[in-house]
Amino acid sequence: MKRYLLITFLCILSIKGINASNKSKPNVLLIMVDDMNDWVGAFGGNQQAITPHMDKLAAKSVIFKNAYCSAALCNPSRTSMLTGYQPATTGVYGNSEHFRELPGFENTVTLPQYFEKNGYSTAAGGKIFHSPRGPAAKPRPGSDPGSFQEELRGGLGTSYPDKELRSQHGLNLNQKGINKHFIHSFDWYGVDEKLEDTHDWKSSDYCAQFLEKEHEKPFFLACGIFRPHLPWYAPKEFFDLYNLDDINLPEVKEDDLDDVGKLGARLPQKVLHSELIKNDKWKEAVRAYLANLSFADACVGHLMEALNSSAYAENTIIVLMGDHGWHLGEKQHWSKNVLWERSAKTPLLILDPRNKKSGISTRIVSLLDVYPTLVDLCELPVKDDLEGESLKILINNPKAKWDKFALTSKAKGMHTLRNENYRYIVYPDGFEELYDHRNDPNEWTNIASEKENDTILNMFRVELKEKLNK
Ligand SMILES: [Ca+2]
Ligand SMILES: [Ca+2]
Repeated sequence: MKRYLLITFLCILSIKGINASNKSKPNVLLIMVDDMNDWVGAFGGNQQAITPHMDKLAAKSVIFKNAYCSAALCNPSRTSMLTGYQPATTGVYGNSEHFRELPGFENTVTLPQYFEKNGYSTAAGGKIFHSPRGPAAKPRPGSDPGSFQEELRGGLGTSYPDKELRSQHGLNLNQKGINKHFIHSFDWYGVDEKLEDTHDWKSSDYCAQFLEKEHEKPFFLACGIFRPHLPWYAPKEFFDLYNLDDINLPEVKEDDLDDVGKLGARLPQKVLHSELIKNDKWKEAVRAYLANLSFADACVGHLMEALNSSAYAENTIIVLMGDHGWHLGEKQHWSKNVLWERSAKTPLLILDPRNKKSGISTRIVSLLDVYPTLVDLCELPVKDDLEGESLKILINNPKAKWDKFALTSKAKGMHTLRNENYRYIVYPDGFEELYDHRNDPNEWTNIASEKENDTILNMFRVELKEKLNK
């Protein structure tokens, strides 16, 4: 009996020991949802969005309603967030470059690697890094081998429906002016696949199972959900959430592109937009995006349920984000990779269960800020080459004074800056756009040519120069 008591006592001590070590350093759960714009209920971009799990998490978190990506495309956005460097620094602007192949960045210590260096175990399920292997390559998660200690390299999204069930929208996507990647990817269908059998569910389940295990070290766990990235295949039950006739379309101004300059006017998928209108498929496409967003939300919900019933609920910092926004007809554009608000803005929320702070911050922040924020919240040694800013002050007080600019880049000489009142855009030919968000949230009226805005334009020019010369 004495021996039994001693063993019990030692067990309690050792469990307490684990708890104590985990308590001294918080865990991190990073959730990235691909191509998610602000149509998440809590972020207010679309009142029809059904995203109960993300909304529930948002209610307990500090949510950043003005968060912007460093680049509105998977690879440059994720590279920037995970290295802590802006695209102009690494030169990664597109989907075909890998940062480790660029001079000076071979030994970059990525966000998960910095946590590993500081005593954390790291794991990832699903797409966190992009797979920069050119447009012809099959997308696959995990493209920086070694960044995570353990990784699930599974599939993405869902299975594809049988060939005869694809492209039922009847759109002619094989025509001049439509991005050729859309021929196979711009499609939607409610697939006959159980939620639990989908790739995205399995990514979240991999992370859920990680949370069920006992971990001696604090951990950095990342979960990548691929939808609502194209193609919009999701289990049928998510399409059934939305009644097609009731779908509201985004507000679009017909002559909106008249004042954006030559290069700016070339970027939108105008032919695709008119093809959708011609075939009366705009509502269907919007519903498909919403359905895929609800599917992603269910996968996030599975993970949150696992965290909440785990031993780590009270000591895990949660970060949830998209990698950039998405246009669904605004400015006659579909998809991303342009410099306007719909493309640059994406949800970001941070929950630090130790301080129980929640609220809405409208301060201008960047996904580039995530790396230094997590280093700061977990009290790791300062990494002084990071180009973002810690958001800790805003997590403690979402309305704290903050006068930063967010930079989003598309190419050399092609950048946009956002501050609380304005968006500024510049193209390689020197053409500029300026929008006043206090009265023009849709960025319909370019006021850059108005004489009275010279001082504001100059302020942005100076700020951009400073940011690019960092
Ligand atoms: Ca993306
Ligand atoms: Ca316009």
